[in-house]
Formats: sequence, C-alpha cells, structure tokens
Amino acid sequence: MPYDVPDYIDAYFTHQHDSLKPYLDKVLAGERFTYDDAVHLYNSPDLLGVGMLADLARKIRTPEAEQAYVWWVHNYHINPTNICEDTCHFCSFKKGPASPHAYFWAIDKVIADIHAYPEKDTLREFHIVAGHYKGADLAYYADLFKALRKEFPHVNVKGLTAAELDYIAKIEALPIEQVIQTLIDAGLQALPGGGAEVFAERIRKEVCPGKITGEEWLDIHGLAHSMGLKSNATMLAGLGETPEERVAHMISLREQQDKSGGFLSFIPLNCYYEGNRINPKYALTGFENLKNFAVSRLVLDNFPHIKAFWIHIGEKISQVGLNFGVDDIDGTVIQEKIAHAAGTQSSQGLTMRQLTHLIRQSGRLPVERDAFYNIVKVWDEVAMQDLVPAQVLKKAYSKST
Ligand code: V47
Repeated sequence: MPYDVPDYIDAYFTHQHDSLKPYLDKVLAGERFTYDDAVHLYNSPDLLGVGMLADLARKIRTPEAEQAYVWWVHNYHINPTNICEDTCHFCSFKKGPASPHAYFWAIDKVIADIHAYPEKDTLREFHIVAGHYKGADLAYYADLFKALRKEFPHVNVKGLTAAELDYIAKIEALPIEQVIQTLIDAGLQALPGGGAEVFAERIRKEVCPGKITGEEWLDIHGLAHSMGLKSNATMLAGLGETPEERVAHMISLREQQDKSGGFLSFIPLNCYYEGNRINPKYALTGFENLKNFAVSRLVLDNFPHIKAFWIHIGEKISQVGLNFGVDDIDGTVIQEKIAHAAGTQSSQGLTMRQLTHLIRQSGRLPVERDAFYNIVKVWDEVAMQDLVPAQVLKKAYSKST
C-alpha cells in the first residue's frame, strides 16, 4: 500500500462510524465508487467521516513527495464583453447591447490594462471568458490570443468555455473543430471548466434553456482533448439540483475522462443570487460545499486535482476544504467579475502572502504552478523569507472597465 493509514482513521471507522467502513475499504483497495455509493455519502450526516475518506483518497492517489502540496497560480481574469445573447437565469453578469453598463473591450485596451498591472511579470495564467456576442467573433479571439502570447509569452492562455466555442462556431457557420484549431494556432492552450452548470436536463431546461446540453459540453471537451488541449470541469450547485443530480454530473465527467483523459481539475462552484432569477432558497451551506469537495474527490478517481475556487466558496471554507479532498485553491484571481456581479462577498484578488498564509496555516505546502501544474515555485520557509513587500501583490489592485 503506498500510504500508511494512521491508526486513528482505522479506529474512527471501525468503532464509532461503521456505516462508512465499507467505503474506507474501497478507498484502501483503490475500488471505484458507484453512483449509489456517492449518493449514500451525500446523504450521510457524518461529514468528518466523508472528509477523512476523501483526504485519504487524495493522499493515496498522490505521489508521496507531493502529498502536502496545495497548488495555486498567479492568474488574471479577462472578461472581454458582458454583452450576451443567452438567457441563463443565474447570470448577473450579462447585459443587453443597449444597456448603459454593456461593454466590449478593444484588444489594445486589454493589453494596456495588463501592462498597467504592477505584477504582470510574474503572472502565469490568463482566464478568459465572456458573453455570447457577435462582435466577439473568431477573428477577435484569434487576434486577442495572438496579442496576449506576443506581449506576455510567460503566461498561459486558458480561454473560452465549451458554450462559447459552440456559439462562435454557430455565428461563423464553421465546424467547431475548425474554430478550436484556429484558436490553438493563435495561442489557445487550455479550456476553462465553465458552462457545465449541472448536466441534468431537468435543471438546464429550467435555468439555461438556450445553452448547449450536458452531452454537447462533454463532446466539445472530448474533441478539445483529442486536439491536444487540456481543460477543467465545473459544476454550478445551488440551482435546485438534488444530490442524485450532482452525482450523475460527476459520473458523466468520470466517463468522459476515461475516454479522452484531458481534464486537469474539477471545480465545484456555488451559485450567488443577487440580480438574477434563481431562488436563493437553494443556497448551499458550508456542509454542502464540503460534501461537494469530498464526494467529487472520491468519485472522480481519474481527475488529478479538485479545486476550491475561493471566490465562490469563500476563503475560510476553501481552506477547510483542504482536509476534504481539495489540493488546489485556484489563485490570486485578479479581476473576477462573474460571481462578484451576483453578490459574492469574497475579496477582489488575494495577495500571494494571503494565499500562501491560508495554505500554510492548514499545515500544507503552497506550490505555485502554471495552468498545466508545472511547478513555478515551492513556497517553503526559505521562499517565504524572500517574500519582500515589493513582491507582494497589491490587495486592492483595481482598474476601470
Ligand atoms: O459557468 C454564472 C458561473 C461560471 C453565476 O476552469 C455563476 O479554472 C455563481 O467556469 N453565481 C464561470 N456562479 C466560472 C468558471 C471557472 C471558475 C474558476 C476556475 C475555472 C477554471 C473556471 O460561473 C459559469 C457559471 O457556472 N456563474 N453565474 C452566479 N450567479
């Protein structure tokens, strides 16, 4: 066995919490969790037990030298337009073209804004998503990606959800494969995990009837993987879905990963309700956030990473999530707009010092990465001493849109 199970774990499941003991045996044997197993864990009140199983699964599936790692990236979000033709009921970010708050950025403005960002030289990832807008067409994104790669060659370009790629293919009347290839040639390196929401048709019909289906989302990621791109996957919980529908979402992702193998991380998100049409009675509790982390780690045995996107989940529950199967905390996230439009109370960007502090307080080791989990820097004691104020990101960095 690659991991020596501490006695207290065995004692916990053997003596007090024996209803979860068969799942401990499964984790230790490396057996796959079934749909029924995962639903059982969602419904179990034994949050700590489920968390212990997930933490154990994370350790067993991770090389010993990396078991303490918590990955993060110095990243910068770019949302080139908020104009969107789609009508997702949970979106507070979108605007109609005639709205006084509608915007569409020229490429020169995007580049100039990044140049104005004081820490641009240590950025490692651009996260680019936007509304479905005819002005933001294939030529626009190809030019944007070329400009980003030329100006900032040290930064990975992770951009456009499967839903956006589908929209661009439709307005250009081109096969989606050609759209993806054009964007790869322009510098696209990875796809973000957005647009997945919850795959259940019942929920999609209700909250995002204009969006691609779950099957289409999975097919587009499969195609992107076959063309050499890596990608992430999300689940937007808090839309009124059941635990069964969350588990079905995860199982669909696991099946896709078995086929195409290009997913790097799974990111359970939760909905915010300001300025949109979703009933806040569906809001997730901290208990459910932690269950999402733990159950996804157990079910998604072929996903290398489970990410706590602290902007959605909150800094504190994200930190606790590090004991529930999470091994990635996304990043500095400069300039997030989508969840902030819907009322998240998280701060706008975290400094490197804040992020590394959060991780180190949990007893783990902060490891700075690029979009592909290549190590940029291990933030151990020695590296932390080097963190002089000049290298600390400005907490309140802001730019006008
Ligand atoms: O798909 C929209 C969500 C997602 C709301 O790949 C909302 O590394 C909360 O995909 N409340 C975009 N969420 C975020 C996303 C993402 C985030 C972090 C990392 C990565 C990655 C991807 O935002 C959308 C949608 O599910 N969203 N409206 C809302 N009211």
